[in-house]
Amino acid sequence: MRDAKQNTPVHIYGEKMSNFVRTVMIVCEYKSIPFTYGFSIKDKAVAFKSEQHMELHPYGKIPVLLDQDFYLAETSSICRYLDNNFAGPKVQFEQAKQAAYHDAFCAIASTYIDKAFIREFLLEFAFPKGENGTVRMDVVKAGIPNVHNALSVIEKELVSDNQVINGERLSIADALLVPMLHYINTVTRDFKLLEVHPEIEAYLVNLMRFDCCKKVLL
Ligand SMILES: N[C@@H](CCC(=O)N[C@@H](CS)C(=O)NCC(=O)O)C(=O)O
Repeated sequence: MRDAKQNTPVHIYGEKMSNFVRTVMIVCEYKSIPFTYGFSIKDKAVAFKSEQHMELHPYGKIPVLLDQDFYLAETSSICRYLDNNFAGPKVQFEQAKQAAYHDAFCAIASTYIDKAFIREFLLEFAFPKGENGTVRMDVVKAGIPNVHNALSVIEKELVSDNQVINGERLSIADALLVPMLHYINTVTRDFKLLEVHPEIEAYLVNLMRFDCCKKVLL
């Protein structure tokens, strides 16, 4: 197990606006792993979707982790790698079934929940595709039922016996959810989406008590 403080920083290829880049930053902050980030590799600019980026991630996604000469794509895998190789508080679970369940919920968060919150809803605000750069309200409205459904999925997880989110320690699943929920609660605050999900509001408040979340998200 490496002591983070004695190591050169890991590098997160990507930009801070990305919810997935934020997840990796939160895990680094939580475990006190020094990191740098940006669209560069070994101090040389590497453009998003360039040939070099496509070699790091076959679908040209961010983040990609660089730890000295080791490269790794995919957020949950990156977080597991950091947890398994660096000292600091654990973001995974010991018990086999809980660990497996946590992995499954991470996959659910980074595919279906991300799709409902970010790809098919929030991105329309970040990169409006309407006439003259306006937000397409029909796209936004069409996305709202899926946002509520994803919030219900998280709600169900909060009250389940699996205990992989909202514990005393931060889990990878928490670190995946908090940047998305923070965006829902800030960028689209006017839609009052969380008001009908008070358990999620309380969950977000709880997550935002962690210094690592404050540092990355505020
Ligand atoms: N499965 C990937 C998804 C990463 C992802 O979708 N990242 C977004 C930024 S938040 C991205 O790279 N978008 C650019 C694109 O899809 O072209 C992971 O878990 O890391």
